[in-house]
Amino acid sequence: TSAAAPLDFLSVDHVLSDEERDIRDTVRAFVRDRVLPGIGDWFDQGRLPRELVGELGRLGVLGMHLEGYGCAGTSATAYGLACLELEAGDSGLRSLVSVQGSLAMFAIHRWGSEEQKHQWLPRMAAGEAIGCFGLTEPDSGSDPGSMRTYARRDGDDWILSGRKMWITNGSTADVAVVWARTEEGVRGFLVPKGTKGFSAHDIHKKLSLRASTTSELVLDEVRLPSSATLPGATSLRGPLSCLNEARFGIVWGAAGAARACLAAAVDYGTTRTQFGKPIGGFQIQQQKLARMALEVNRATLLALHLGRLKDAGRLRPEQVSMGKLGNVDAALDVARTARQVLGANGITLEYPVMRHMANLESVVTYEGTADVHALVIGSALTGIDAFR
Ligand code: TGC
Ligand code: FAD
Repeated sequence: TSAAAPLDFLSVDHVLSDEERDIRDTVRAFVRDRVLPGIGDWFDQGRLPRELVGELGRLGVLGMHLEGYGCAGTSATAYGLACLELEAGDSGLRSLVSVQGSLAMFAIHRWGSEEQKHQWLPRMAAGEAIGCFGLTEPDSGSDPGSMRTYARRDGDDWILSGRKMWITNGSTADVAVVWARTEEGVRGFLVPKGTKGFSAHDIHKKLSLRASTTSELVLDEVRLPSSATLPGATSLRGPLSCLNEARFGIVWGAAGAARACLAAAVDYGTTRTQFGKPIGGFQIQQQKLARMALEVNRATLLALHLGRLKDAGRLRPEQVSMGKLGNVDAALDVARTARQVLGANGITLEYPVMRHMANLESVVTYEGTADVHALVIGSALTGIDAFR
């Protein structure tokens, strides 16, 4: 706990409940002991060890804010605090947890049948089964309504064809939640790994989010039983409702990545000496540290406010957009500034800063680009939709 205490400038700690602090401390200790020692190498090697999924399940963070079916049923705020600590480790780690809990598990929990929930959720909560969420396609990103992946009925079965792109956990997933157009609107399908006609291919040469698997999904006339559809979802509202959940986790996570960069900059600033004194003793560096601390604390307060609204059942999608836009932009600013404070050392994987900076380039793009969130806010302010 103490490592981050001076950085909690506005004493957000004091307005958390004991339970929230306990959960936060448990996740922070897991990241410190289990993730930080290896993350630089994993990022370098472009992998995240699969055994971490089981460990995250035992930690209780997979689908942790969902009720029943083996999920922990915590508050949204507690889930957010966990995302903050996970992303202070690495955005790839938080992505795994977001995709598992807020996208794949949430989709089943919110839109699935009792049978689907019992089949998948307990194993996914325990980290025994991994899920992915396939919405984006090569030609359909910000505008998911233009998706081409299509499913048609064939007797009692469905035949699903198309491609999904940039899918986190795609090749490691035991079940893919795939969204497709049908004659009955946009519907979600649960596609188990190994289904004939379904394959996943990893995307290589990424310079961002390297400690995370990102894949293309190919669906070639995949035959699925009628029980594979999520019965509750029949329009774009199905997948978009899941995005609200994952974006909420990112609002918190971005504050965590920023905090890690600030911590590295404060530490470096007080130990690195030039011109006879610590560089943190020069006014121009102190101004950078002060502004970074302001951004980290403001982002954390914004996340906490949205968490309290969500727990009260009052959080609106455009408010989540404001949080995602503001906190990811702030985190990018903090990461870029911290990188400069660290001088040449800042460009290596010996320090966390450039890894976070590179990761945040994905975070600002996925789950709705900064532009998309600005347009959501603009639409809420003016009543005029400027997407098209
Ligand atoms: P529009 O006509 O406005 O709406 C279509 C239907 O959806 C409903 N809706 C929502 N429902 C719940 N939550 C929201 N935030 C919603 N926004 C819209 C709407 O009420 C309507 O429902 P119904 O029942 O009347 O049909 O849709 P549009 O086509 O104009 O699009 C709006 C827009 C641009 C905001 C949306 O398409 C969007 O958010 N685009 C960005 C796409 C995106 O974020 N993709 C993310 C893919 S997943 C991912 O990136 C995972 S990253 C991995 C990780 O987290 O680690
Ligand atoms: P485009 O939509 O083509 O946008 C390109 C540029 O145009 C952007 O700057 C954008 O802001 C701008 N633009 C687009 N529309 C407008 C407009 N109306 N007005 C003004 N500007 C506009 N997707 C999933 O479904 N599941 C996943 O698990 C997943 N994981 C991902 C993991 C990583 C590492 C990455 C990088 C992406 C992942 N994605 C995933 C995809 C992600 O959601 C998309 O990249 C994102 O929605 C943007 O789509 P696009 O990349 O096709 O960009």
